[in-house]
Amino acid sequence: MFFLDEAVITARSGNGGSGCVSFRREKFIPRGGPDGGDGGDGGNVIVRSTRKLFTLEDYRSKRNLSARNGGPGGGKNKSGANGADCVVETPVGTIIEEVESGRILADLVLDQQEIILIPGGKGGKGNQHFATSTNRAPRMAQPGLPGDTLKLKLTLKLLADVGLVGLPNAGKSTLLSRLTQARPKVGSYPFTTLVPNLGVMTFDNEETLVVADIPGLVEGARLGRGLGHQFLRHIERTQFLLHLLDATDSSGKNILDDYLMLRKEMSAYSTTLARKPYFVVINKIDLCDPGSKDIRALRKALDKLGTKSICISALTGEGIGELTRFIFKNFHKGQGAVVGGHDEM
Ligand SMILES: Nc1nc2c(ncn2[C@@H]2O[C@H](COP(=O)(O)OP(=O)(O)OP(=O)(O)O)[C@@H](O)[C@H]2O)c(=O)[nH]1
Ligand SMILES: [Mg+2]
Repeated sequence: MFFLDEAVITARSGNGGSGCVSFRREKFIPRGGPDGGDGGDGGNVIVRSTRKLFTLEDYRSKRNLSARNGGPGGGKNKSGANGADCVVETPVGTIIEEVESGRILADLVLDQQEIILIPGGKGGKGNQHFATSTNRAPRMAQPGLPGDTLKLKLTLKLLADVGLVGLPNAGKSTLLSRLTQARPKVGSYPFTTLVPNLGVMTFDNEETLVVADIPGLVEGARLGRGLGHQFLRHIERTQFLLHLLDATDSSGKNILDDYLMLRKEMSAYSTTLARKPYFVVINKIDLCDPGSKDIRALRKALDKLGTKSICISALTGEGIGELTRFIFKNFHKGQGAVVGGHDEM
């Protein structure tokens, strides 16, 4: 199961430049022949796939793209400049569809693969091309052909590397916005997140991981309660999970009980999920003392279960550096993660 990342953009190719009507003017040659140059071609809209991008995030703000128009031809047989192409860079794996016709224009599977999506308009011919034996001084030239505008839908199937799970309001979306450039909605009430959010985490500007924040899970999630269950299958393909606990949880129940309850829900949902490496992130540590009796007892209990835990504040950023290092240290793309415990329940 993949996450679908989507964006709709409008792209325009450039108009061709017009051909020029011009005649040679030189000293002692009273009536020179035609020397109007051709218009330049309009720029194409090109899509290029790259391994440097991981999501279509850029195209949520950049919705209108256009190539440049070709320049007009000039005298002395000077051709107009071709308009610059507009290059739409997308992650490898992006499919591009024309919205109106539903036609697939590109399905990019390789790094640096390029396809012309919308060709630019051809430049018009200058009057030099229109001289004939009967008309040596043509006063006509071609206009350039217009470019084209298309609405394009970009779709990317995305595999997340890291999944964030936890009760509603645990701070998953806040943590995602700390770890990545993503800016999901954060709210002080449960079920703020209705559909998954994705972000890309970078470490030392080199290694990257895609992080998925899914809606909060509740008791009975495997039976369809709450929202999270629809998304459990999305995170079945992640490499590992971060299980967020709210250190201040005052819902009356013990934080550890709630944690075990969610582990059970996930195990009951699928063994793949139960076996997935994970570790526990104790969040909102800014609101309590990490050295307090309760937190120490919680961590000790987790230790006993063979589960690593780390204390952070997604809000203030405390512990985020350590968490990031921990994630990258324990995770090597393609090799899977080697963290967390597999508590069989
Ligand atoms: N003090 C404090 N508040 C936090 C921290 N992390 C999150 N919050 C707050 O907790 C509330 C819930 O945060 P969200 O990030 O929306 O929680 P969520 O887990 O994504 O919630 P759902 O989408 O409903 O499942 C918000 O009011 C956040 O500002 C933290 O580290 N410290
Ligand atoms: Mg959320």
